[in-house]
Amino acid sequence: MRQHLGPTLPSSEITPQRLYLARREFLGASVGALATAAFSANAFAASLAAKPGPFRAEDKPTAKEAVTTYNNFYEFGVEKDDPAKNAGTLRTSPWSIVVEGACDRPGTYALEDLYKPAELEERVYRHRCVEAWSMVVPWIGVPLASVLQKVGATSNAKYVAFETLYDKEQMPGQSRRVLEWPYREGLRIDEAMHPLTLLAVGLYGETLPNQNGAPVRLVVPWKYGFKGIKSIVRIKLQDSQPRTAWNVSAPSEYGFYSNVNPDVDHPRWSQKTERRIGEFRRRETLPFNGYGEQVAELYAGMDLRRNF
Ligand SMILES: Nc1nc2c(c(=O)[nH]1)N[C@H]1C(S)=C(S)[C@@H](COP(=O)(O)O)O[C@H]1N2
Ligand SMILES: [Mo]
Repeated sequence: MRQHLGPTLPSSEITPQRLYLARREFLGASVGALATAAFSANAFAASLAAKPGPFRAEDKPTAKEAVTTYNNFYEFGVEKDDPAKNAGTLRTSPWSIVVEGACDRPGTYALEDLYKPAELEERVYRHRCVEAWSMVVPWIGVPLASVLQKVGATSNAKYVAFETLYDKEQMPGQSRRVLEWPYREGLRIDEAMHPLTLLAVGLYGETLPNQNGAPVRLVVPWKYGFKGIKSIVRIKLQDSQPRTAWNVSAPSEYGFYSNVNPDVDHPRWSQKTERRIGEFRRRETLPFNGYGEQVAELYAGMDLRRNF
């Protein structure tokens, strides 16, 4: 079984992910309806208006039911269905984000003050987890670049570091040391400023469900999904490469760059193909998840086998 957590996770805590998926997909709609009822405690999502933005993948979006019930969010458990069942304890409003480091306007910002509703765009992105499954998600969000401009990132900002909320009451999974908490991620400044990089606040025309990273999460579509840090409370502009939760916990498996690269296998499985959730035949994985035309130049001259 492909799962981020390798031998460090006691086998008793691993459920058969394949069985889970097979069950859902073979039984189809009736299971979907039941699941929706069971997860209704999390159905707080309110509709969200957004203009269609650029970068709309032609692939058919994955069913919303799958996008919102098949998640990785270890703060709520390590199984794919745990976040949808357990993330109701997260309080997403009010929500503030500390912005600090190399910027002209550091401070604690209410989320609503970081963008104007009119800036929201809908973008349909391919989403590829390092576990070799993928989805297509209609996100709603604002380019991270516009937020970084708003806070006045300076020329000393070579990297951007992000942190998730750290609160064991709201995020009970943080009582288990499966990862170093809070979850951390980072981008190089040119990756952060790239027009594809999105701070998402919604999906499928609604505010983000908690399990998908409410109220605000990162989406970097040419990288493996774990770069997409959820429920962000801190953004720091800095001159050194940030530490990242997965790199700290398993450095040989998860690098800082984490670009989707079919030529560099994960040490425990191949990255050449992927299973699109809702499909049976595996697809070939594309370099940079199909976004090479837009982003390959960011890595010109870099050895992407060494910088995986
Ligand atoms: N805070 C936090 N962010 C996280 C994770 C997590 O465990 N905690 N999991 C990551 C992983 S491994 C993936 S694949 C994506 C999954 O996003 P999705 O559930 O919206 O598909 O979230 C990423 N962001
Ligand atoms: Mo992932």
